[in-house]
Amino acid sequence: MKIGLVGYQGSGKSTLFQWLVGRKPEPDGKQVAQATAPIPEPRVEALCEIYHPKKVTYASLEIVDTPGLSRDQTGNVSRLGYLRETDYLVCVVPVFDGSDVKKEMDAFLEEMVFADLEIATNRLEKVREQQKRHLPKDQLDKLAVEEAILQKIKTGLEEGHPVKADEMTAEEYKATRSFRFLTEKNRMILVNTGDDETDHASYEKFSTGDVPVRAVSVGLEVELAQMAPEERREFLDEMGIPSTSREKFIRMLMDFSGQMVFLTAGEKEVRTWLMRKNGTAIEAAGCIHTDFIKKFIRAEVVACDDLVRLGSEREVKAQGLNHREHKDYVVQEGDVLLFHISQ
Ligand SMILES: Nc1nc2c(ncn2[C@@H]2O[C@H](COP(=O)(O)OP(=O)(O)OP(=O)(O)O)[C@@H](O)[C@H]2O)c(=O)[nH]1
Ligand SMILES: [Mg+2]
Repeated sequence: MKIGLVGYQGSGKSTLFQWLVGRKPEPDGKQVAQATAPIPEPRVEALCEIYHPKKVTYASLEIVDTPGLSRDQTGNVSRLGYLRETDYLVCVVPVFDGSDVKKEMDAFLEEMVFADLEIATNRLEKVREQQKRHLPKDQLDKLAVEEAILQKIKTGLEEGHPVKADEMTAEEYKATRSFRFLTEKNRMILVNTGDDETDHASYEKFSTGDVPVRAVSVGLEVELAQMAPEERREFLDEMGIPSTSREKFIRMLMDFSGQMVFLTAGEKEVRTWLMRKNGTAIEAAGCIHTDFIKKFIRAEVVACDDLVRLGSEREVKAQGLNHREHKDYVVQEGDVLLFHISQ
């Protein structure tokens, strides 16, 4: 799962990157930097007490820092291009410099619409060129579908509407998904406040149905992360300012981007895995190994909380809390799974 950090120059993306992954991006700051942020899972420790595994592995998010957008728009389309391969966007909006949140959010959306419009327009021109050639009918039919959907997307973007995959037919989606439109990506807005901001919650009212808004003083959090816990507590009490832990923020990103954690546990390894919410047992099996999809027989399922509460698999079984499931079982957050596969 790749999370792209995006925003205007100096909005605090690289500071956010540092907070999330624990190191600064490359020195010149202009290039794309990528690093992993392990997803904290407090229940892993309790599982280790049960299994004493040789190895512990945490699922992680890939954090991608991108070059800042220019206010005069020059070069922004290519800067935004770095985000095409990402799955979820965190748009960093600075207010520590006195900017207006709503204005910043609108300006930013406009940049993304503009970048998508350029992609759609360029591709449309190419498609129309190809349509003039003498091509086999099936190819012409395909081009006709692409032309129609691109025209619809272009008109929508010109009116400021984001690209919406769920409004397309399967055929239209297939024809356009490789463009990875930015406005189609799920995203959140991170309002980067000044160090002395005490009312972070008030920014949440800018959230809209599918775009949550959260405020964090990113610069301050980086400093806090370097303090000893006691020192940090004293500082926060004295200043009366709120703080979000890095762990909480990473889990929130996982949640906002539609992902959840499931676990596997044994004496060899206790491990967390990332999968989409409401995904099925066969998808979970595929996360572990693509081979498991073909060879899947069934999954043994135990809720991690039951396992931790009762202290052993034997006790869970004695109480009848384990269950066997087929490939279409909807995995629940925190399930501990064991897959039976054919040889
Ligand atoms: N006061 C304050 N300053 C911040 C905060 N976050 C970042 N800054 C300052 O803003 C400047 C830019 O921060 P960066 O994190 O490098 O911003 P960026 O978005 O990566 O910038 P580009 O990569 O140039 O687009 C630095 O001087 C930071 O010290 C913050 O939360 N509060
Ligand atoms: Mg930067």
